[in-house]
Amino acid sequence: MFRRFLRRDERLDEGVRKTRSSFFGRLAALLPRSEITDDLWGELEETLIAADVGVDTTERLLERLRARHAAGEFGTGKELSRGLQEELAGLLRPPDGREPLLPSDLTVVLTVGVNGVGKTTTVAKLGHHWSRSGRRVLLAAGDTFRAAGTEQLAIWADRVGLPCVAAQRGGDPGAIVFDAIAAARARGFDVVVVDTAGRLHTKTNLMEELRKIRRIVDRQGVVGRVILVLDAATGQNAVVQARSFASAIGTDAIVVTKLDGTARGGMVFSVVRELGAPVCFVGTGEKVGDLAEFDSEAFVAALFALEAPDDLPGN
Ligand SMILES: Nc1nc2c(ncn2[C@@H]2O[C@H](COP(=O)(O)OP(=O)(O)OP(=O)(O)O)[C@@H](O)[C@H]2O)c(=O)[nH]1
Ligand SMILES: [Mg+2]
Repeated sequence: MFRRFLRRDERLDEGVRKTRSSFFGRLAALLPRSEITDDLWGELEETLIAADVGVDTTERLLERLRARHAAGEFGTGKELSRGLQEELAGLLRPPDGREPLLPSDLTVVLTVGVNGVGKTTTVAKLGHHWSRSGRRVLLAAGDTFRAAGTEQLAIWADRVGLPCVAAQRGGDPGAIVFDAIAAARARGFDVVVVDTAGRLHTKTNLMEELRKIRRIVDRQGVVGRVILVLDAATGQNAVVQARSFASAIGTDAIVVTKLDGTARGGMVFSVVRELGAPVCFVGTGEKVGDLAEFDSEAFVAALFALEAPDDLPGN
């Protein structure tokens, strides 16, 4: 029942294949045919922690499930499995009344994150996605630090047919953002997606540079949004990164990349719980179309999907 009304997204289903086959698929197979015993609670706890859901998040989930069980809600393992899926989806569901990520006013989206997580690729994917949904998108190459950082985005821009504002290597990323906003106003764009240089969350001077870029955006009187890009394969370390970026410049939404290459997709639950910011998209491959819009129910359903029994361990 829970699953029947969901919009299935093949990219999402395929993107979480490794996470499903390593951990959640095991629960999906085990819970419905088990009695609710102490051993089962123990196994549930171990599997969630092994799946990178995080110790704190797992404890909180189990508390809620045990309370529901004590209240007589779960008579069978199947009902417990349903309850677990509801609780997991509930963790990911953004609170009501949030402002939209992209309002109709000119919006500048800064993509930030540590080195190599997939920012530049994500900028191209987002630009492509939003332009296909009717927005007028301008890309801005704010990674002036890495050799070929700008060229990499320019190549993507060319491939997806979007204009791109860039400067010489070594230029000031704040100045590029300033120029991009002026260009967007003059030429009628309504979304500017800014790539930034990768930076370690522990480097305070580099985090300060992000704050400077943010101030420039805010002073222009445009809507500013920060998207934090996290590599799913970093598991619980992503939580530490998320905390640092959020305290430096805030985070409006999260993109989780490389979900396709890892069994550590459970990190999504602890990152969202830690930041209180929603995941807006997930990256499911290296190509421009490998981006899935995030839907909490569909994500959990994909993790528990048993339509692909081949990818269950032991089968
Ligand atoms: N499998 C997979 N690979 C991805 C995904 N997103 C990005 N990549 C790959 O990750 C690598 C790094 O991507 P970039 O976009 O250059 O990462 P970045 O964060 O801009 O890197 P820096 O600018 O050096 O910090 C590339 O090989 C991408 O193709 C994804 O969702 N899935
Ligand atoms: Mg980059």
